[in-house]
Amino acid sequence: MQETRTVPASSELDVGNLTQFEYLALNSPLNIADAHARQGLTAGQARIIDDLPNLFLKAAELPVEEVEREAHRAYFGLLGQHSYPGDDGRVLACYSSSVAMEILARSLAGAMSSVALIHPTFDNIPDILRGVGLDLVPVAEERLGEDDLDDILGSVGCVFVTTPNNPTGRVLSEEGLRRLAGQCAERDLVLALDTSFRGFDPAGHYDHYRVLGDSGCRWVVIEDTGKLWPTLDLKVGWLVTAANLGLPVAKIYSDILLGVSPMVLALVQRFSEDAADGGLADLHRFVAENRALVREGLAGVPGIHFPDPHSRASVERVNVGARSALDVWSSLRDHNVYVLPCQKFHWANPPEGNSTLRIALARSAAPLREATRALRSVLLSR
Ligand code: EGV
Repeated sequence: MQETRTVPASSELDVGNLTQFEYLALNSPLNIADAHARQGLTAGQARIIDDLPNLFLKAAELPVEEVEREAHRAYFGLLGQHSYPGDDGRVLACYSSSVAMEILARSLAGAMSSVALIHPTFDNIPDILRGVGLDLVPVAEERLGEDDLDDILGSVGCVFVTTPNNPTGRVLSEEGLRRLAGQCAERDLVLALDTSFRGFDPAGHYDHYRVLGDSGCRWVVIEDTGKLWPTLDLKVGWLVTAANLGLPVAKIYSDILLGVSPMVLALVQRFSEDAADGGLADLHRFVAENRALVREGLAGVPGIHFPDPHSRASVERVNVGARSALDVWSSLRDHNVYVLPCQKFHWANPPEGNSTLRIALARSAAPLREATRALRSVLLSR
């Protein structure tokens, strides 16, 4: 039979931003595109879900302040962030970290014209910052722990860092954060961190709030429970600010929302407690096994490699060598398998991502194995 399907021109493959690529995958059982957690519940997590009616009633009964405080204690404590400012309204709960990001962006926009932003990173961060009119200066992620960032810091009002980074998994070390925060303090710059992937990597569990506090810099941290547990997007993005930040974050927060559902906060508390009770170690093992499954499933395919050998994030990049990542993405789509092409992560220079794909690891092993098999056969045919 004659092959009738025409190969789309590459412009037709330009679906839009990364999230728009992720939308296409949402109805496929072989969706390994977005980084939201979609694996099955563990036994401990299933018990919490079985108890949802009680959780709802308890959340309705208790004072909101108490529910918030308990959720903070459980989540920040789980991840080693003991010096978080729990006592004076500086931990603001948002529906998602992107909502927190939008609030931060709006408050930055009134105070400065440009921001230094880690490169590469998930494209909704540059898009939100540009959306409020800020100019962006890229900083390669490898440079962020360096001593001398004068060429970059001289022209901006804020430095924004995703750590662990998405998609590379790279973590800013304690010493690196100290150096960066010191330079920001010297120049009176805002240092903003997005730690949405923190839970996956113990290297990110040193007490960031102590380092930031000691530096005296003006800091903001966006914490996110959304990537960690398969809670069907019931999650919190926390917008945490330094006492000396000097930006109208609380006012802009009040323009956007009154607060997050206490039911969701109580759920986050329970999942955090389960994680502290062994669940986090189980999750780390689960992600490591899925990473091994992908690497072994693609072993021996000519010309490919894994650019982030030390990553512990719940995503894995695959470099497809001389092939075009977008062509591989398109062929996979014919098998109903959805990955993420990486160009848009390289927001200042998209061609840098021409030969990489990102695979989500927070998936049950069976569909991940099936999707990896399809990827292997597509790669071998090209
Ligand atoms: C990832 C998408 C947006 C984001 C997906 C993500 N959310 N655009 N508000 O959650 O790595 O797949 O971060």
